[in-house]
Amino acid sequence: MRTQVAIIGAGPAGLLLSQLLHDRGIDTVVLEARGRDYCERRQRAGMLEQATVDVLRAAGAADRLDREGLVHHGIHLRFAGTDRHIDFPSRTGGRSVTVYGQTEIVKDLIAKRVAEGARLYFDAPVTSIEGIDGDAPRVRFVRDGVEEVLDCELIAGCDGFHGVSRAAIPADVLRTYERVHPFAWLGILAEVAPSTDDLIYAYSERGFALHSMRSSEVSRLYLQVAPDADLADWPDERIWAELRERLALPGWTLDEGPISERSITPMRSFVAEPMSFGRLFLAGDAAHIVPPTGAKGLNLAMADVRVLGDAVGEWYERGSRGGLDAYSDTCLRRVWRAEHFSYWMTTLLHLDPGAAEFEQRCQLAQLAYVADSEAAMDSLAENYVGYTWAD
Ligand code: FAS
Ligand code: PHB
Repeated sequence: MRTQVAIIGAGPAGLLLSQLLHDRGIDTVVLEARGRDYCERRQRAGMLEQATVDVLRAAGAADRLDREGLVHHGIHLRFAGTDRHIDFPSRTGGRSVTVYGQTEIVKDLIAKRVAEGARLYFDAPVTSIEGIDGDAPRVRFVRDGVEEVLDCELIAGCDGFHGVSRAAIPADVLRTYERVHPFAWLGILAEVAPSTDDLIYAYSERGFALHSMRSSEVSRLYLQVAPDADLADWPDERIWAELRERLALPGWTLDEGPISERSITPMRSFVAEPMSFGRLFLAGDAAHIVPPTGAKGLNLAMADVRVLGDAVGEWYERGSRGGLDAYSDTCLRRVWRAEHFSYWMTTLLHLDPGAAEFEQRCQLAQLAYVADSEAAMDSLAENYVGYTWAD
């Protein structure tokens, strides 16, 4: 089997890259370890920056997003019985964010790729990556129990944090930076109308809680739990009781409903540098992970792919490797800004079980400052909608 660009992974990054390159007449093969149903049902992110909406529109994959996406103009910070709404448009020159589930993005991109006859192979795990330091790289994968080889010119490692592509970068070249946070998120989907207009980020002495949503009928909520928490210890009643306590505000009630999906996600900050080596280019979670508090994970993946799509297009269309050579540095400046913002939001809002009284009082003082200072709220807003560099 042969193609121009081998794409490992059919998550948002791999699927969007396949679409962007197809639209430039560049041939790709996408190899995905899991089945289509698993990829489409895997509950993850839900908050899109405008740049992510724009690139999905450019890819011709945003018709349903434009119909069903919920535009949001701010968030609520809730703590110590108070609630501060932080408006985005007035603080960012008119910018907002959109709520639309990652599952829906994946469904929309798969449907479009399949309709266009893409070589998109599910249940086809990649087992090894070879020749990335030469001009004839290849990928070995298994399909229907048979090992196959895909010869190509470039490889895009879009296989997430647990994929194989990052390890193909030589150990003496790869540098990794990591912080594992002392808590996790228990996330639920509930068949109940959201009890809020905009998202509520709540700090409480019992831990963090987030009220998000997926539609006017479906709520998405999260609870900070211990890093080794077990779903078996969290029956519906306990989940709702904790959410009620942590989101409490005088005069406000949390409407409950049947829980249709639940999962526990560990919280880590991680960056691998460089994001490329020879003919291999990492994009999305294969290269970096952020705690979801800043709603950046999916948006970083889409931003990497926007840069990589242009760089690959430039290479094929003009024979220029400039974009490919600059890819890693171009992405890492944005990645590290999002890493810091996600880390800042996470440490601002979560109760660190190991923190001393002094740190906890400083945390409350910082929350009070952010909720009172126009400058602090401007800074939060410009990072939440997606920081854009001056140059
Ligand atoms: P993905 O992990 O989505 O996709 C990688 C794909 O590669 C997967 O389909 C995998 O099966 C496949 N793969 C792996 N190894 C392979 C191999 N050897 N061969 C072939 N295929 C292989 N972000 C937010 O902004 N907000 C959130 O609330 C949020 N919640 C999350 C919850 C969880 C449990 C996780 C894991 C992540 C969450 N994220 C969240 C981040 C998430 O949205 C990611 O940023 C996003 O999925 C990144 O997309 P990809 O880079 O495409 O990686
Ligand atoms: C979500 O809706 O899944 C979501 C929104 C904002 C976050 C994290 C998750 O910060």
